[in-house]
Amino acid sequence: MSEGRRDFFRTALWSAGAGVLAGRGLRPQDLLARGGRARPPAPRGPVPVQTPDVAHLPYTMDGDVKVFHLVAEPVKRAFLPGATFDVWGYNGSVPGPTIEVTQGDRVRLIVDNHLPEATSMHWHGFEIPIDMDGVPGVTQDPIPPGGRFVYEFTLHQAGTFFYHSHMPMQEMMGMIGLFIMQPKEAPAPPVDRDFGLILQEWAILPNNTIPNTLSMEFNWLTINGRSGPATTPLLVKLGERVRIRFVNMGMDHHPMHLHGNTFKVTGTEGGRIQPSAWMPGNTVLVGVAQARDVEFDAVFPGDWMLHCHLPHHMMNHMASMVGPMMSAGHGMTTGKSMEDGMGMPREGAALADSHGPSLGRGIGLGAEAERPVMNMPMGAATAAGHDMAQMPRMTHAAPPALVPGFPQDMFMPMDAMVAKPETWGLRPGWSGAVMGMTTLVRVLPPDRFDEVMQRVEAAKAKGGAA
Ligand SMILES: [Cu+2]
Repeated sequence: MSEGRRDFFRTALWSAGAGVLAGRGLRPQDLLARGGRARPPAPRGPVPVQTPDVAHLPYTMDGDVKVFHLVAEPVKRAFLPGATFDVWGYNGSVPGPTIEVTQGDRVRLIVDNHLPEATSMHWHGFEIPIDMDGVPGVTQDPIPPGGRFVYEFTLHQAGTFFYHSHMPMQEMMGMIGLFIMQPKEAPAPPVDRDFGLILQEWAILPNNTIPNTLSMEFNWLTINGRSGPATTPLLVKLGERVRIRFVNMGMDHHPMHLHGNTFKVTGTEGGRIQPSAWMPGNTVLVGVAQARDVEFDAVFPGDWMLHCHLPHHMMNHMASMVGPMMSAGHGMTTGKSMEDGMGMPREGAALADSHGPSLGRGIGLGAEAERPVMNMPMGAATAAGHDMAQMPRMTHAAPPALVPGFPQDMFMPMDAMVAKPETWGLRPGWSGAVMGMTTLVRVLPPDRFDEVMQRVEAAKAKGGAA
């Protein structure tokens, strides 16, 4: 970040948070110098992890043992309003419910299999006895449909862990959940907010609800089982210290990028990194089967994008919604292979007749029936008060269909469809840019933070979504 830009944000911070900060005689520069906190940290236990859109798994006590009950089962999950898919998970959730325990706990995990095929549960990275490792065949018999296996062990580690089926295709059906092992005392500096996010990817063709787990191409990307803009924003009060834990289960690595803030990578799937080895950055590559913890002081107010930076992972559907569409013919035909469906020609010339209209983007035979489609609400012809032909260097002003490459992107806000208390006060149109593996980190001045939290609590009291 340039000094000029940093100064701008300091100024913005000052304006937005002036009341509270001034009341403590603090300037934003002071906050930055002190690591973002208005008070010196006091020793305390860690704050609970928040996993937006995913509930915690409750437990009962049997003596000194925490007893959890996981049910592997088919789940219907709405990645977006109107896009509900048939996936597999635990206790009605994809990803499965979050398990949060304390280092040193003894846990019993009762796993019931309500799937029509065998499964098993692997505790990823746990240093536990081999007969608890959950690999079917190698360490235990598979859990048959209708069967149960009881795992029990003592946890001596701390950090960001997860559980998952050890059947690979079941992993791609969604069968994973977070398993947070908290240390007894929060490591310094303690965080005020701690978030856990599971990254997943899916191949689900149009008019299908079932993931194609054999596919090597993916068109739905989720954070905690939701695609942007249905992902619930992470709410942070200005000046708080924040940890975000990422876990990736899929076939691709995800470079997770946070706008406007520099974080430090403070942990991996192996636990906490010693502070001298913390890596600064704004993008952290979360490899398959890895966990990455990042921490930062939230001293810049704003609704900051947090997203995978693979361009195809910042979209939904990925089913040739843009590109010249067929005004006649059939568009994408069903019953074709995944490669066909994803628009990947395998034989002959890309524009060969034999590909016909089956690729969604009509090419070859039938392409003369194409017409360009409007891809944004502010097309060249309709932008009020602007005449592209009069703009410098806009020699291609009309018709847009003749511009090589047009159209590329759509901008389709759906604010009202995905509105919830956590989205209150976002700029109108925000949802047009939040797609796929994307969410928002909302760093809110105290008065606005309190306003949003009141709405969240009110919705909870009414039994609404949270
Ligand atoms: Cu990605």
